Amino acid sequence: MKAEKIWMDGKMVDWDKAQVHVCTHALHYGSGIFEGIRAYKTENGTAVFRLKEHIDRLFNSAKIFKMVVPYSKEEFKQAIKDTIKANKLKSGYIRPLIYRGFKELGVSPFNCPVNSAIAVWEWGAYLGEEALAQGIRTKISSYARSYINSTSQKAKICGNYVNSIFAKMEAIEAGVDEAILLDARGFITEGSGENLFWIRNGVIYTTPTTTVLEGITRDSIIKIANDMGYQVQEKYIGRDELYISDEVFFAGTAAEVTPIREIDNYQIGEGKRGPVTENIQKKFFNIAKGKEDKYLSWLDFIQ
Ligand code: PPE
Repeated sequence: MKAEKIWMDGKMVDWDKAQVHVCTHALHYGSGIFEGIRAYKTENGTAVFRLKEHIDRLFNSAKIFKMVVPYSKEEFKQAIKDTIKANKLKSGYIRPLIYRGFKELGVSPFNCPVNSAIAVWEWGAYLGEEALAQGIRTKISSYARSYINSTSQKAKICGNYVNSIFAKMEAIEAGVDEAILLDARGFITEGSGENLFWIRNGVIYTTPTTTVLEGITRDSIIKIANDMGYQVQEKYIGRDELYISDEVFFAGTAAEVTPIREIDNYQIGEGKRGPVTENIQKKFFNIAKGKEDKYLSWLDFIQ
């Protein structure tokens, strides 16, 4: 993972020089917020997928976490585009980060400055190219998703990912690709970094956003699926309903649309990417790559 330049507090800095002090508040306490955005190569150049929605969520995260961002949304969007250009990125991943920097340590963040950075790099399939076609193996995590009143799932807070890291480490050490977390009540929530969808008798289901991140890919898939004539419903379920679903898949910026072929050693459906997942996945990539006129408003082209 490497590119040329990183945008730091308004300046383009060499990748290797984009450093912070070890007493940075966020490094000790997770007091940052971030976004994950993808840019795709299209016939009309590089396009950022749903930039507006990502910037809106970034600023909502900042509001929830009581950080005053020293830039407007427009300035931040422009900084992202400038970083893509400075790195001549054709397609890949964009990681904006707003964090409490260094002034003093102690849990209260209020005296620490609000710093910002934007990194971009080439990032292919999150769980491997084969995962997109064949599906992945997962397990239900023994770690519960953070309780709704422990932190905020609406905000994409760095510290929230400690919960995800525990689940991911457990999954990897168990020999599978990804974890699915339950909430404290035992209802299905999401993966360590992806929302979850499942399909039964032709109906597509997903978790309500109360207990999960309000995913932008999730929102895109609901819209795409509705436009394709599928019925989409939000529902809280237990793990057993996933075991007997016809198809299950993850959705996220990094993971895109990744089929799940196994959960806790139960084969899901035919044990490979199912037909509904394949239809939606195909449509999703066509839209992201600018091949669907109807959804061009979701793309911000880099001039
Ligand atoms: N849930 C969680 C917990 C999550 O982290 C993500 C994104 C999603 C759902 C899907 O949201 P969206 O990207 O808006 O569709 N996870 C980001 C970080 C992954 C990482 O490994 O880092 C991402 O996909 O960019």
